[in-house]
Formats: sequence, structure tokens, C-alpha cells
Amino acid sequence: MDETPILYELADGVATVTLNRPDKLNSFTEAMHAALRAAIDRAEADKARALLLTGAGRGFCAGQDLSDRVTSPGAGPPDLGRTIGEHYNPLVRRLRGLAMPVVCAVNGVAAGAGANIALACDIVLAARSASFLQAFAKIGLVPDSGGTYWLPHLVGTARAMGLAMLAGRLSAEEAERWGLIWKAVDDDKLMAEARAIARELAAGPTMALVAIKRAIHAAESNTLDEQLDHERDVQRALGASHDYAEGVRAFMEKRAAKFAGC
Ligand code: LHQ
Repeated sequence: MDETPILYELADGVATVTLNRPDKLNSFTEAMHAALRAAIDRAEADKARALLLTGAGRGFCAGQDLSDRVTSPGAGPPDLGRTIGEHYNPLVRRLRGLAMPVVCAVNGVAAGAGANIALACDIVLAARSASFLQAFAKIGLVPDSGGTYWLPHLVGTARAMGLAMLAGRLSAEEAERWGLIWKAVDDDKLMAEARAIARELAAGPTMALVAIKRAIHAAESNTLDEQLDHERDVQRALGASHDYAEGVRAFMEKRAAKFAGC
């Protein structure tokens, strides 16, 4: 039995959340989903200014734990839509909507929903030995947790089709070359680099960083005209922020800005 399927730690404004079922490559059970929701709640309650998501052991996350998904003869079909509607979709929406930057350190294989939860994060780093695997077609399913959305948006239709239909492994370096992730990093430097990025973001102008995240997501469906209007409105609001005033003052005084996140 898993005692603590999720680990939580807060330091320097960064909430580090670790998927912790290493023997099963951190695959998701309902208990792990519940613990992850609680950890994200805690990061918000702690007023963390960045969230760092990673996995314990040699894998990042192998998606749904399939061990409780074997259909027994005579039993009706499982309701996968319920699992997705109750757990995976809210998680993806939460990560995308979270009012702080989310960094993902993919420490090993990211398969199925595990790959797509990583891709829901704002900045994705991966260990050079890690890989991304849209495993779904191997078990007769379609990529979920946003997979059919991220893939064509990030790498284009041709590569999205190949990744989803052939369900092969994509190395971290290839994922970086294809624009699926921000960066592949030497294994022994992954966590140090991910923490440094998360700390930098946590010390940054949080309102602006969250506005950047939302504006870039809005661009996925906006026209240029809508996006220009959006930028005008957001900039107007940020112009009244403490961090803008401090950023400009610090520039003029030739010193590092001390952002407060408001
Ligand atoms: C696992 C799993 C796993 C249980 C490794 N479950 N034990 C949403 C809604 C509802 C239903 C369905 O799904 C979804 C979304 C999804 O995520 S569907 C896709 C589910 N995931 C997969 O199909 C991936 C399954 N795993 C694999 O293909 C391999 O394990 C990969 C390629 C990830 C890693 O391969 P290896 O490095 O060779 O490791 P391994 O296969 O030996 O796994 C290590 C252990 O982890 C092993 O347990 P054991 O007791 O034999 O040591 C695996 O059984 C276990 N494990 N994934 N998803």
C-alpha cells in the first residue's frame, strides 16, 4: 500500500510536488490523484510562487495504473470517461489555470497520461535519459489528458499522428528538437537546473508571469486582433502593479529588481 503517493516540500517560494509510487513508475491511482489535488491546494494556501512537479525513482509517470483496469469476463465495460472526467481533466485544467508558473522536471519515462500531464506544465525540462511515450494506442485508447491537443499544437499534425498512432518512445533530446519541451538536461543536472528555474520564477513578477502564461494559451485560439486587444488590456492592468513600478525603478537605479509578486 502507498503511504504517501505524493511528497510536498516548500522552499524559497517553490512548492516541489513529487509523484511517489516509484515501484509502479508513479502511475496514477485514485489515491494519488487525491493526494496531488491536496498538494496543489497546499501550494496555493502556502502562497507558493512557483510549482515544481517531478517523479521519484527512475520514471516520471506511466499514466493510469493499469493494474485495476483489467476487465474481467462477464463484467460490463469500465467507464473510462468517469475516470477522465473526475481526475485527469480537472488536473490538466488546474495545472494550466494555476496562478503561478509550473515547472516540470521529467526525470524518466513519461507515458500515457503521464506524458500529457508533463506537457500541461509551463516549462518542461527532461533528463537526457527520459522519454515520452503516447502509449494509448498500444492498449486501444486515444491520447487523453490533453494529448490530442498538445501534440498538433506543439509539433504539428504529421509528428502528432506518428507519435499517437505508432506509440513509440521519443527521446528527451528529440522532444527538445521537435519543440515538445523546453530543454533536455544531463541526468545529474536535471533537478539542480529545474530548481534554479523554479526559484528564479518564484522570485519573479508573478502577476506578469501568470499573465504571460494566460496570454500564450489564449493565442492558441485567438485571432491576431483579439490577441492585440488582450495584450493591451493585460498591460494596462500590469501597469498598475507594484512589480512594474519596482522593475522600472530598479532598471533606472541599475540594480536587481525585488519583485513581490503583486
Ligand atoms: C505499471 C504501469 C502502469 C501499472 C509500469 N500501471 N503498473 C485514463 C483513464 C482511464 C483508464 C486508462 O487510462 C487513462 C490514461 C492512461 O494513462 S492510459 C496509458 C497507461 N499507461 C501505459 O499504457 C504505459 C504502461 N507502461 C509501459 O508501457 C512501460 O511500463 C513503460 C514503457 C512506461 C516503461 O517500461 P520499462 O522501463 O520496461 O518498465 P516496466 O514496464 O518494467 O515497469 C516497471 C514496473 O512498473 C512494472 O512492475 P513490476 O511489478 O513488474 O516491476 C510495471 O508493471 C509497472 N508499471 N507502468 N501504467
